[in-house]
Amino acid sequence: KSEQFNWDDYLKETESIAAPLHCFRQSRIPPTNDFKVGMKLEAHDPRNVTSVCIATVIGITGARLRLRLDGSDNKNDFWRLVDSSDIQPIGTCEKKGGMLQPPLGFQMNASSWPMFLLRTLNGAEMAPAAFFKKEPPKPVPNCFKVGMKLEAIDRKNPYLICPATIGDVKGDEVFVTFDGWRGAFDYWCRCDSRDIFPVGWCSLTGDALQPPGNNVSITKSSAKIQSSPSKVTRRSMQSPQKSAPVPAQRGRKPGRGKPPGQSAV
Ligand code: MLZ
Repeated sequence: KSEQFNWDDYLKETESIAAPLHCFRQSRIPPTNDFKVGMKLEAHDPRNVTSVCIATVIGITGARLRLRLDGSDNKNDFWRLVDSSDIQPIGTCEKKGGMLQPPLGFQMNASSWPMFLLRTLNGAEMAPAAFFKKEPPKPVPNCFKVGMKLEAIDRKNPYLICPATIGDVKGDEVFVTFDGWRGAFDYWCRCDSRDIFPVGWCSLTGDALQPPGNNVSITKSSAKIQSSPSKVTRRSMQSPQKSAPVPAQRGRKPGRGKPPGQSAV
């Protein structure tokens, strides 16, 4: 049975430090997740953020909800923290004088939306207002430093939270690099993004933290230097900036480190 990923050991082995809590737009103590599968709420459509739609909780993962917009297909599920400002109790939109919109890609004729809305809300279990938590304030200024470790959402596989390293910092933005994945999943985001979390977040929320990838940034020939499996593991755990330059990506095993744009699941 392979060893479980452990941040304390990993930080030691990679000789790196965890990004401080105050760098993140996350609460020090993660919010409790009281939602239940099947509950309905209002959510901004991720593909059309100005419209507020009805969403159903499809799954619960740590402090996050897996959501599906009512009237949409099952290919566009998205994940939100229970303290996200993108979600609110049913009735909020109307109270503010707004109108609930059909999701982008509404599966029926647009003219059937008013009736669809009535039906989907009729007898629905609405998530109580107390389940929605206040979004934490924005941290200012950007205090991330290159090399700091964190946990980050893999935006190509948004149900996954993975060990990552700050690869670059520019103004209010940080470059999130995923450990052991040769850059295939890396992205720039604002330092106050809700997609990045301090080290230890998943263990506090009960969300599953993925282990680092095992794509080593070394050539085939140098691989024979590795004698024991534990050393190979340690090598693969190094953060990108500590690794040797990435060789030309030829003759590699398929299925690893796919180029950006492809969804690699
Ligand atoms: N199934 C995918 C998962 C990649 C996840 C990477 N996260 C940084 C693969 O193995 O390519």
